[in-house]
Amino acid sequence: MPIDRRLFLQRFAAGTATFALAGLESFASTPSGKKPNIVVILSDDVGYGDLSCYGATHVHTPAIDAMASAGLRFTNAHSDAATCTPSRYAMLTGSYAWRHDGVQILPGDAKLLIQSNQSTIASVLKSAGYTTGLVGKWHIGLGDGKIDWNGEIKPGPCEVGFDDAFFFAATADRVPSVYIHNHRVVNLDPSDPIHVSYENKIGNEPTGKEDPELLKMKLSEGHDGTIIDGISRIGFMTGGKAARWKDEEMAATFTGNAVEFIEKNQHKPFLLYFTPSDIHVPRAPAPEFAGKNECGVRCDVISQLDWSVGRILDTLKRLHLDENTLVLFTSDNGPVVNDGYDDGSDRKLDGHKPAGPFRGGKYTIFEGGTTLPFIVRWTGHVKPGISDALVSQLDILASFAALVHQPVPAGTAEDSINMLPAMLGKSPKGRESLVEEAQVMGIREGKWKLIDRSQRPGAHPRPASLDLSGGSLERSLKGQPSYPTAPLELYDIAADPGETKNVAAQYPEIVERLRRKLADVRTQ
Ligand code: NG6
Ligand code: CA
Repeated sequence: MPIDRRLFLQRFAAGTATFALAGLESFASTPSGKKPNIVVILSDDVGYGDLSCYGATHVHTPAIDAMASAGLRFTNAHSDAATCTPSRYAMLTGSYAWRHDGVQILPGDAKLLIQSNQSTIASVLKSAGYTTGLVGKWHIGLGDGKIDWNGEIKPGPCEVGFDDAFFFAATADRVPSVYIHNHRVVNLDPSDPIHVSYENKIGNEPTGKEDPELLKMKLSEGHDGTIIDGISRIGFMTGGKAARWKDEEMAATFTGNAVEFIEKNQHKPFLLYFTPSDIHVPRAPAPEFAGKNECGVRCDVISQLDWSVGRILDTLKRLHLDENTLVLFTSDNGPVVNDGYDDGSDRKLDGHKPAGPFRGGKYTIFEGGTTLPFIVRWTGHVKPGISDALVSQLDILASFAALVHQPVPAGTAEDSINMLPAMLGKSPKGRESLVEEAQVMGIREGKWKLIDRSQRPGAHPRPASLDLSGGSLERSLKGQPSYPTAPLELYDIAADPGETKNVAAQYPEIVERLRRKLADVRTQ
């Protein structure tokens, strides 16, 4: 089906086609007549059960809880994927990551995945007159295949819709361990140029593999490249000594930049896309958070994340922007406990359940991989409550476009459905279905979830050799039993959120319908 026709059908099916905005006009402006500011906070690896407003009892998140009490807390909101790069790609572009080849966890020197003809949340809001800012983790690639870290680094966030971007390239555990502002590494001394390699060791600096005695945090898997700030990373780098970050200062650095962006742009409509690195590894909280939680350092960085969110919300309040700003909090993928560093988190969980009632977490096709915290607060506009609507982060683009009455360019964001009524709590109705991706693929429809282990992400996926491991990386989620898996698994998520009983044999016709639907979505 041509992409425009597919788009039309999807938006029409949702009953909220971009042109059918009657009754929604009042959402598009605030009492002062201004377009609302938008703050999207995308945290890293925070699971459904990691926040006290979602039921955590071993760790407390007062700022995020207050946001949830004053806003709408979703119980069935999803990322596109169970890992970062595909999840972030899909959220920003409104296009399922599995439609494209190569949208997988990227090294720090990978090229930009977003094409110049794609829309992003930032480009759409920029067209609507917004000043757009990114602060935090990027991880969707940079450059066109070859990056000169000592020169202009582009294309990147500024080429896909951001007016201002303060970020790092990939993950906190991947080189280069430096911040970038727009097109240049921050604090780079030209006499100490940066070189990066993911293939071979370069330079003479110690590595986790050769010099483990120098590490302040032991590794458990991978992560044996260059040691930066006492922690060995994935990949090797030389140079840029003055530009290297200090892990313990990262939360304050990003949060400070985010606050500054809000202050600077307080008088015009703005989009802040704030993507803190917490609670991704390496978990190295600032001293005021370290050792404060019984459930270990993973909980300490949850507290640190909560502090960052609190600083953003305090800033909005101080500047009298609460009623003029929609704030969305979510996470990029489900939780993981041991993600390659031996930081003690798995021994200290103390009963804390990072994925809440769900099975699996980061890397896995089970619901814990993509069912995530999702909270929308817009004082005076969104009635506080809880929504069970099925929504996807893919839908943010079309929903915000509708909010500000900005058409989405034809042929782009083809999987983004305008869910504004659900996101603002005006309707309990969510999507009819949703595709999920990890190493294999699944589909949600109503209470049903089908996992099809013959389906893999990518426009040209590898021929299917069945992965029946049940998510080998699930081992990192201690305390969760492992169940046998099958080529086709069907779960009733309403009755069995923990995906313990495969009911495929009882409902062959549902299995077949969903299997076909998943296959059809892929060819649309
Ligand atoms: C994995 C890393 C993990 C993390 C992940 C990306 C190892 C053993 N594991 O390859 O630590 O960096 O990639 O996480 O190196 S994500 O949230 O950005 O997807
Ligand atoms: Ca992540």
